[in-house]
Amino acid sequence: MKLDIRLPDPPAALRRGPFRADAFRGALHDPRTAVSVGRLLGLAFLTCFLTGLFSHLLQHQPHWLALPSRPVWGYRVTQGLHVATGIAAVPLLLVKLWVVYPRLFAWPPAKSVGHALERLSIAVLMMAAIFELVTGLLNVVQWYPWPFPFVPAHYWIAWVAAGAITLHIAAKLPLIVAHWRRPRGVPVALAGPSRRGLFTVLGAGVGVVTLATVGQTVTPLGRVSVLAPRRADIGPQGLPVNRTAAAAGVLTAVRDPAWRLEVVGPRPFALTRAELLAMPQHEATLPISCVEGWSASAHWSGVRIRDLMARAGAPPGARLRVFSHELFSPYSVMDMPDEWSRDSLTLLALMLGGAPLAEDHGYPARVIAPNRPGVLQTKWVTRMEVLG
Ligand SMILES: Nc1nc2c(c(=O)[nH]1)N[C@H]1C(S)=C(S)[C@@H](COP(=O)(O)O)O[C@H]1N2
Ligand SMILES: [Mo]
Repeated sequence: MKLDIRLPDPPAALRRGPFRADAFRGALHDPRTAVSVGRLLGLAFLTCFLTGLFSHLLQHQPHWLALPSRPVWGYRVTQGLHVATGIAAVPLLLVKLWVVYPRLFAWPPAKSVGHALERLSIAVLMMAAIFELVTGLLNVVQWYPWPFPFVPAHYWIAWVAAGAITLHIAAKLPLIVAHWRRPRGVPVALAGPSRRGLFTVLGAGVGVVTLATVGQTVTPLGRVSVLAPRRADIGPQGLPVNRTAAAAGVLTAVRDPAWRLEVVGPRPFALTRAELLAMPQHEATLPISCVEGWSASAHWSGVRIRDLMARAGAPPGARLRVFSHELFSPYSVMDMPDEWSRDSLTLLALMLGGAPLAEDHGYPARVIAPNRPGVLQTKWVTRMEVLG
């Protein structure tokens, strides 16, 4: 007996608009264009994912993982890339979606269970990718209009996106392989704009959004970057400020003449700013590299963290916990693993560019360490605890 498993044709009512058999005749909705845009998008997503993972590991370092404190500009580059590839992914994703959107109206909607699952995974992929780009962009402009905490949401949805992209690539592998190279022979004249035209528009789009923002970290481009939320050279002492001393509610505490740095350890002590300045001073040229993608290098001087720890009798390999005057903020307490605390460039900075730290930069004292995210460069330090 012959079993007819062909699915029915679309009902007549549906066979119009985008469901017409020849609804999309443009030449650019083809697999070759999808593959060539897709691999650029894939590269942007991969770079963004890996740099994001690195940033996450630096901020939530597992005990078993030792991370390097060099090169000093490492995080500046990886986080600059994270934000730049995320921004470049926006035009890439828009064009990719435009190239493949006719597939949305494919009939039948699902040919098999496998096919249905694959389409579902594409829906998950799209939602996760859009979620990552939108939350990332809004974080860059420091606007948090959602009810969930940004960091864990952005982190976990990145894994969802990575999983869905891996599935998508696996499912499309035959197509990707078949269309990886440009087809040989004479190009067929097809209706609509050319692929080269599309790539010119795409290249221009990526170029414009990149130039408009990358100056927040590639300092010489600061002037061109009209959309960059930060200019590396604008702010007190020529350095940007996200959170001022007034906004952090620390003005009274940091102006108090009785201010002391308290160091807790086997041999606890407390020092005034003058006493800290009387200790051996060290200099370091190190960037502040914000997770939002802006970064700026500056010349710092102050006391080495490791000298303070030695004075407190810290055992070798001890971790350090640093407290800010600012309370109830994600930056109130910061833990510093031994890779950083023993580094000769990690300072409790007292001076910036040869002048006392501005209040907005963390006066009387702030942490500055090489190759670390800005969020861990605690300002308005009041206390340090040797954790043993
Ligand atoms: N106490 C405290 N320290 C802090 C911050 C803060 O808001 N409070 N901001 C952090 C962030 S996100 C960065 S990028 C650097 C530089 O931030 P700033 O621009 O606010 O000076 O300091 C870090 N240290
Ligand atoms: Mo930051």
